[in-house]
Amino acid sequence: MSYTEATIQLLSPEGSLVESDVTAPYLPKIAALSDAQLRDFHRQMVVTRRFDIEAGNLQRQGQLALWIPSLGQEAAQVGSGYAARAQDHIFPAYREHAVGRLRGLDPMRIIELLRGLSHGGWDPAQTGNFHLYTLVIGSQSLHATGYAMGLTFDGATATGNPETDAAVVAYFGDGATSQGDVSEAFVFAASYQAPILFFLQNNHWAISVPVERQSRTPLYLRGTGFGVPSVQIDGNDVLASYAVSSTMLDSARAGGGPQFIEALTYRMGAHTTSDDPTKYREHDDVQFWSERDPISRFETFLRAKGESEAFFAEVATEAEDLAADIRTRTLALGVPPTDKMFAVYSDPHPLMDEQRAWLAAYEASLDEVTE
Ligand SMILES: Cc1ncc(C[n+]2csc(CCOP(=O)(O)OP(=O)(O)O)c2C)c(N)n1
Ligand SMILES: [Mg+2]
Repeated sequence: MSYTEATIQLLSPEGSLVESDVTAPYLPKIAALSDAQLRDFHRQMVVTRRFDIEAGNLQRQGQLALWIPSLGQEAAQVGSGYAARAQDHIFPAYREHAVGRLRGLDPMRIIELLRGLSHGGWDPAQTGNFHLYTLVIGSQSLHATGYAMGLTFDGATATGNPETDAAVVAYFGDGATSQGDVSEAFVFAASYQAPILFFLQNNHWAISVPVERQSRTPLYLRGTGFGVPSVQIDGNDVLASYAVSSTMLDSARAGGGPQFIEALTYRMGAHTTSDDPTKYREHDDVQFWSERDPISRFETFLRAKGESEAFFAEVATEAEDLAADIRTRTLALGVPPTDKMFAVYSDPHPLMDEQRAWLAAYEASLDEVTE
């Protein structure tokens, strides 16, 4: 499954703006962006990619239990993440590193999670309403829908004030669309006209299962069956991701009910560091999508607009500095006391006591073997 006639693209793979009847409603959103904002799109994508590569390296060097790469999906994430306003709530899956960064999440919180140092992540009230990573596929679509329904009950949306009216963005993948949770979320969101944008990153794979096996139709068409306005965009086009998300979020905040975007992108890396994609995917596919790389396409656009060499060099340095900082801070994390993993409840808990005692006995038995 690749681009279709319905795919909305504002930036061609050659890096120039697409002007047509289809793009006309969205182009004013791009025209309203300042040069500084456009530069920031590039900065966010490049810096996230560098962070992502560094985290993958750290996992390979034994510093993280697992890493979940976002390589190739930077435009889908930065564009949509940028379109959300401060008052909006974001419910990610587990690959939305760029969105978290845009909301003010210190990337070390993700590192700590995947090093096994935290019980769940972070406090969304302190991370720009960026809720917790959710590994139970698709379940966050229900949490997000419930939250959006709550916004309506609380009168926190559709009051006519775009500065304060709130909406929700729920991220999920192509594989998640086969989960009942996602269909149920669409039913409730549509029935209650909840202010939510469902943002599907179709990266073409659910681990080793291709999207063709998840759906006989392009996934965006499913939304219309629920009565939800639905579009398909080129997810490797940061301008399309931004402008279409922004337009649909405006509608959701103004009382227009749920909206659905299918962003066509590609997972250039492995599913996680536990996966080996060379076992199941074709070189030609990877080649096709690498020629549509989200960062190089946007860089071509910015260069044609006259951005200076100094700017690109500055972003490259910022990315290297972040990677070095992440490495230093990761290496300094050390190993937590074993007890910490049992500190789940504020009060004593018999099951935790039992498990703590079991582990202590097990570790003592290892000492006996080495002696
Ligand atoms: C309910 C549930 N079933 C199965 C899994 C195992 N699992 C982890 S990731 C994944 C694939 C998800 O694919 P997709 O929704 O396309 O997201 P992507 O990883 O491609 O971003 C599966 C099946 C899980 N975590 N949760
Ligand atoms: Mg997927």
